[in-house]
Amino acid sequence: MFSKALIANRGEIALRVIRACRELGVASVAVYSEADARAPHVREADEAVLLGPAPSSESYLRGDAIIAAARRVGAEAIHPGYGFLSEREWFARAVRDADLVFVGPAAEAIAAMGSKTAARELAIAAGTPVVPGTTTALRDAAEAEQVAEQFGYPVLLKAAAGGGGKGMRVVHRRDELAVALASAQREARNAFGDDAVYVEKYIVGPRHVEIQVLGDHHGTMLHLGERECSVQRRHQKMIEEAPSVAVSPELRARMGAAAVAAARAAGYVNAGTCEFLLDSDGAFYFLEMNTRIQVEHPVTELVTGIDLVQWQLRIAAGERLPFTQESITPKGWAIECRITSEDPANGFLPSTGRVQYLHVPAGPGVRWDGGIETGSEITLHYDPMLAKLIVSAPDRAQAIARMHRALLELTIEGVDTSRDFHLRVMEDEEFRAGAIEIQWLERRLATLAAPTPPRESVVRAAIAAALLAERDRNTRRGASGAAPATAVASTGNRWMELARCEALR
Ligand code: MV4
Repeated sequence: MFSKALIANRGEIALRVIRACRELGVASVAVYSEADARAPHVREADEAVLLGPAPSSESYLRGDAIIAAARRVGAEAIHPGYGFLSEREWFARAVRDADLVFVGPAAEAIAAMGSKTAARELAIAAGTPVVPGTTTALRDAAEAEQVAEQFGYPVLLKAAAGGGGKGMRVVHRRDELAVALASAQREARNAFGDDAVYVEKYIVGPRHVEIQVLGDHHGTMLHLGERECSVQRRHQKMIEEAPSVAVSPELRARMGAAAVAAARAAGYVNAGTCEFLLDSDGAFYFLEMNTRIQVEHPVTELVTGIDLVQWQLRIAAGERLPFTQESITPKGWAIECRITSEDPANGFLPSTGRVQYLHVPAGPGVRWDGGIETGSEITLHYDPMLAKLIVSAPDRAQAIARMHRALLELTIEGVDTSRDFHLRVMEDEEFRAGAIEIQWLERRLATLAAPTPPRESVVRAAIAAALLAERDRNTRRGASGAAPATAVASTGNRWMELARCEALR
C-alpha cells in the first residue's frame, strides 16, 4: 500500500478519500484554493498544499501544480475524486509520466470512453447492447434523413464528444431534421470544439440505470449491481438508490455481464460505471461509461458491503480483488439525497452565504457524506452540492421512511437547500411506488418544488398565531390603554412575523 496519497479535490469527496486513506494507514495530502483555506478537507488531511486563488482554473484544475505538489511532499499516488481532473486523459497521463500512480483507469481507457462514438463501437464489439443508431458522424442532413428513416422517428441527435446532454436534439419528424442537425452541430462545436454529431433511435420514457464495475490489474473484472438514477433534473441527479425496483436478479446478471464486457473491451482497471437506459419492456442499452468514482457510490457500498474508495486505492497499489461475482449480491436497500445549496422554490437558483447552523442527522442506518460545517462559506466558485444524505434499511419502504426521518432531523441555516424538496419526494405516492423514469422529476417539478409548508408546520404556525393574537389583544387592554406601536412589528423572527400575519387575517 502507498505510504502517502494526494487528493486532488475538495468538499465531501476529498473527505471521503481521506477517510479511506486513514483506514488503510495511508497519509493524506489535501490541496486547496485560497477560498478553502479553512475548509474541513484541509483540516482533516495529514498535510495540505495551497494551489492558488478561488477559481477552479487557478486551483483545482492546475494539474501541473498538483503533480508538483505530490512530488514535493513525497506522495506516491493521486486520487482525483470526481469532476475537476478526474476524467482528463492528459492528467492521468501526466501523473503516470511523473512516476506517480493515478488512482483510476489508464489514460488510454479514459480516452476510449471519452468519445461517445468510440465507446459505442467498443460496446458493440463486446456484444453489449447499444441503442440502435450510427457510430460515425453525419455528413449532412440528407444522410441524417436516410438514417432516421431506417430507425424510425423519433430520433435523437447526439454530439460524439458529448455528455451531459449538450449537443442533443430530439427530432420527431423528417421536416425538423435539417434545422436540428445544424443547431446540434453548432452547440457541439461551441461546447467541445468538435461538431461531430451522430444519430440514435430515441428511447421514450426509460429509466437511467447504471452498473458499478471494479477491475484489478490481474484480470479480474466484477460488477457490483445497479443504481437507479432516474430522479434527475437537467442531467443533474438528485436522488439515487440501489437496487432498482425495475431490476430482477436475472436482469441484474445480464446487465452486469454486459457492463463487465464493455469495461474489459476498454482495458479498464479500477472503479467505473456503465450507464444504461432501461425501457419499460425491460430492454437495456449501453449509453456511456464514467471512468471515475461517482457521487452516488455510497448506495452501492451500503448494499454490497464493499468499500469502493478503499478498493480504488488497493487496486491502484496492485492488490487483487478477493471477491467472486457470485458472492456479490445486494442486501437491503439504500437511498441517497443530494443536499445542494439551491432553492427548489426558485427554479433551483444557487444560494450563497454562510452556514450559520448545521445539525446532521444520525441514528440507525444513516450516513452523512458532507463537505460543510457550521461557519462554511458557500460561494459560486464550486459545485452547489454540500453533502449527501444516505440511508440503508432492509427494504425500500423502510429506506424511504428512514430517509424522511433523517431529513426531518437535518437543519441547515444560512443558505437555501434542497432539503424540503427531498422531504416532498419521500412523501410522494409515485416515488413511493417506484414509478419513476428520466422525465419524472421534470414532469412533477411544479408540485414537488412548490414552497408549501409541511402540514405540521402549518399547525404550529396556527397555534403560534392564536397565541400571538391573544397576546396582542391583552396588550391593547394593557395598563396604559395605548395601542401597540405597529400592528405587525418586525421581530426579526420570520416565523413570528408569519404567525402575526396569520393572526391578523
Ligand atoms: C438518450 C435518451 C433517449 N434515447 N438516448 C442524456 C445524456 C446522455 N448521457 C444520454 N442521454 C440520453 N440519451 C436515446 N437514444 C435519453 C437521454 C436522457 C437521459 C439519460 C440518462 C439520464 C437522464 C436523461 C435525461 C434526459 C435524456
